[in-house]
Amino acid sequence: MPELPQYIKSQLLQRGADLAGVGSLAELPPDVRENLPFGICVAVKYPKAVIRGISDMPTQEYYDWYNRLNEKLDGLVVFGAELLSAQGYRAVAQTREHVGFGETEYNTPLPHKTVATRAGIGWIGKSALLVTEKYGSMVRISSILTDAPLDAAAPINASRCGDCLVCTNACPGGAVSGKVWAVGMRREEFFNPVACRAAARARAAQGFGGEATVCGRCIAVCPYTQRYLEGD
Ligand code: B12
Ligand code: SF4
Ligand code: SF4
Repeated sequence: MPELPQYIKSQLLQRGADLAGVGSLAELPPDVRENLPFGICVAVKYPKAVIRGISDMPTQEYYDWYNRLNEKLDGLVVFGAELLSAQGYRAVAQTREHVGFGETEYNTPLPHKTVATRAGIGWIGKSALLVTEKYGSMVRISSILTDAPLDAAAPINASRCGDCLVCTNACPGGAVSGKVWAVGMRREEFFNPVACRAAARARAAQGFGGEATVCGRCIAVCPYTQRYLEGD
């Protein structure tokens, strides 16, 4: 069998993940990471046509894929955790059921985006979304916590947004302040989740008559997403 980090990553990619990486969680309080030292980030991307379709308004198709990708991610992290458990390690799949939806304070104990930056998968954009070099922000993510001895990637601690303000100007809820993220910054210092949620509710109703909280304009307009959409 190849080395464990390569093995687990290649298994996740073969199973349908589009990006996977390992990060050290040592700098985070033990209680939020269930006393486990490593986090594996798993990302899956939306089809290009779905994201092209929401540059103006959210669509039923976007909402269907949002649900479909959440199910796919739950399956992938359970699969990855089972592989590690079978090798004798502790592994916790951060499924939606396990983590919850952060509905009261818009907060979960260990957000997937934190694991993602620790695993070198991307940075937090001015949009408050995870932005990846390859797919921009058109990915949904999940994570696995484990004590398996995995080599951690170099974490990403700084933004690569530069002076771009595309998402700030495009957000219909005025939720994106335009301030640049750096590790350790609280979300509320640069992003307003209450304004985002209200705008997303209104836009889902307007766009496809849905009672959902989906908008995603910040995903579609980001130049990193656009670069991927324009490629082959
Ligand atoms: C609550 C929630 C919301 C809330 C609040 C959003 C927010 N940004 O916090 C509301 C309802 C507004 C919302 C809206 C949306 N959401 Co939402 N949401 C969540 C949820 C369930 C929890 C997020 C959470 O705990 N936030 C708490 C704050 C503190 O953390 P955070 O913003 O997630 O990230 C911070 C930390 O990661 C920190 N950080 C990063 N690295 C490090 C390193 C260290 C050492 C430390 C200490 C901190 C740190 O920096 C970030 C900014 O402060 C996650 C799923 C999950 N379990 O993670 C999805 C999630 C964040 N949502 C997602 C998406 C796509 C959306 C929407 C596009 C949905 C839509 N409307 O169509 C919008 C986009 C809003 C936006 N621009 O961010 C995706 C994001 C994917 C991506 N590429 O980033 C997630 C990850 C769901 C998923 N499974 O993919 N969401
Ligand atoms: S999902 Fe829509 S309302 Fe929320 S931050 Fe993105 S563009 Fe703004
Ligand atoms: S649109 Fe620009 S500022 Fe916003 S997340 Fe993307 S690169 Fe960063």
